[in-house]
Amino acid sequence: MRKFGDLTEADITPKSVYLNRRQILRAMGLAGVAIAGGKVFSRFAFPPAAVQAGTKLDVSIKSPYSTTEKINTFEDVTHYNNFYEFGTDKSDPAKNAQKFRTVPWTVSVEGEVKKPAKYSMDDILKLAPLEERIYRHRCVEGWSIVVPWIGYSLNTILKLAEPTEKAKFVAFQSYYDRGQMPWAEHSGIELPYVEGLRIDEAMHPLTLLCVGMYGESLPNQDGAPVRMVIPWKYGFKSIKSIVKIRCVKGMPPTTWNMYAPNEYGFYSNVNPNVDHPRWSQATERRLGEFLRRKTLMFNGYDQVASLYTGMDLRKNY
Ligand SMILES: Nc1nc2c(c(=O)[nH]1)N[C@H]1C(S)=C(S)[C@@H](COP(=O)(O)O)O[C@H]1N2
Ligand SMILES: [Mo]
Repeated sequence: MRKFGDLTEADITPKSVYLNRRQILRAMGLAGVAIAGGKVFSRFAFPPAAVQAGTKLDVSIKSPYSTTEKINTFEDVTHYNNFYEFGTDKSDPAKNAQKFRTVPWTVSVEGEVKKPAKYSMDDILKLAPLEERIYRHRCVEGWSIVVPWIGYSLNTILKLAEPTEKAKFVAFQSYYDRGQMPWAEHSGIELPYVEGLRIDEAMHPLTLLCVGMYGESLPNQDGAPVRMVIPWKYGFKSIKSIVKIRCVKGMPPTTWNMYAPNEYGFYSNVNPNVDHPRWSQATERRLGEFLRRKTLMFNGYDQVASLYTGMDLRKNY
């Protein structure tokens, strides 16, 4: 936890201003040098390579899927994270993920597809125009945030791979390296982190392959260099630091379901009417707010309701 008085520049300077300063510093070749004394710049790992965390991205489209709700601060979204590979406390990833090496990076698209492929991050950044999507994001634990993510629909990359008739689900896998992630041993969950979607969920345009936020590439603690964001599902479905996307015939295993199957189902759609066995899901606390607000069915993303017609969402939690 940061101590009181441990002010960073982000606390006192609007994002646009300190971003510009970072860019200027980078251009001057002063990367990583704290010129304003002690703490101020030390939090930023000035990235030397093109697609490392904190690189400005060229965003050409504002998405019609964006909410107009108030966006959370960059500070909130980068200092209250679940990323068990880097520790289980919400403040751990911001500290422990800073040295995580995300260059070079490869994502493999494989399995029940006609055209399996391996993509570098440069490939991924060029596959489609980058969109900004301001999504609500609801964690199963009861907090929520609003984030201006950057990316494009996962279906872009899936269509290129041409899933076969047999592809009924998509399985995702996170990067895992004990050496870089020594905290993982004490996380209690089995790693690498794995997640899955039904193929129609994966193809839905709301399902975002995410490469950035707040105008720049993803900070390490938010899942650099590429993650999923599935806004109508609880946060844990939005798997970080992806290395593998595999089309498969059967429902794939998922990390939290393996950990506690009665608590975390495969679908994990945000649903205020179905309680978690240990707590209610009816309300949530938006980071930065005091009063709790009502949680909406599918986190307010009603356009996905038709994916589940005829399903008992109490059974398929
Ligand atoms: N690889 C990996 N992905 C992960 C997690 C994790 O521990 N490891 N935590 C999940 C959970 S529980 C949530 S709420 C979101 C949090 O994303 P954020 O830190 O960017 O808000 O990431 C999800 N993706
Ligand atoms: Mo979560």
